[in-house]
Amino acid sequence: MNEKDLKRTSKFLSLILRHQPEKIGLTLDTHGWASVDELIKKSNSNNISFTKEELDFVVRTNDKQRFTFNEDKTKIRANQGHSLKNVTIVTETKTPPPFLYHGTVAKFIPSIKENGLQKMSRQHVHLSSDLETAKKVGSRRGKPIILTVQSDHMHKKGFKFFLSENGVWLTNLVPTQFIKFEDL
Ligand code: HQG
Repeated sequence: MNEKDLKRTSKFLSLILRHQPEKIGLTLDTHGWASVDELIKKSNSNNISFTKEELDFVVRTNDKQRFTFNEDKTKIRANQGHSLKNVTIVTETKTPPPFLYHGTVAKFIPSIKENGLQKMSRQHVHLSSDLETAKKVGSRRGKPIILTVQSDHMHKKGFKFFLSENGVWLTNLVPTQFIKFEDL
């Protein structure tokens, strides 16, 4: 598989396993798992073909480790990023580090100042423990602006945090008083 095919397949898997499994007639269980055989068969009949070995390669080499197989590799799911409402991926709460970061862009700042960080279309607000990742996330939309979240304060106030399999910190809402806007 070349770089282009890898990226295309990864994007397709994100779409199907996080947002629209029905696009290829696939159903996920309540924990977001899809049958590998069914995924391959239904993808193939929707003009995106890959073998089990190629799927394995995509999962193994994915830059953000977006997908996980179950133990016997009969099932696959996305680790985070879902907009689907009826699947639960992360259940165990975790104590976050003192600060977490969120990359965004200038046009959202007035609304974030007013309403805090919201889940928008996804199941959670996505945060990272390192600045570099937050920078990359923000850069998807333009010149990145990094917000610092006082996760320790939030945690002490009873806000729940979750850590996805691939190291993304998730929470339901970051109220504005826990965000450092610096000079914005
Ligand atoms: C913004 C990618 C206005 C928020 C990334 C963001 C990540 C608000 C956008 C993962 C707001 C939502 C998630 C408010 C938040 N008013 N705008 N109150 N609260 N926003 O894509 O965090 O590559 O749903 O700042 O790398 O950008 O797909 O979230 O700009 O890990 O694996 O609303 O998606 O991962 O956008 O990205 P998103 P995100 P993958």
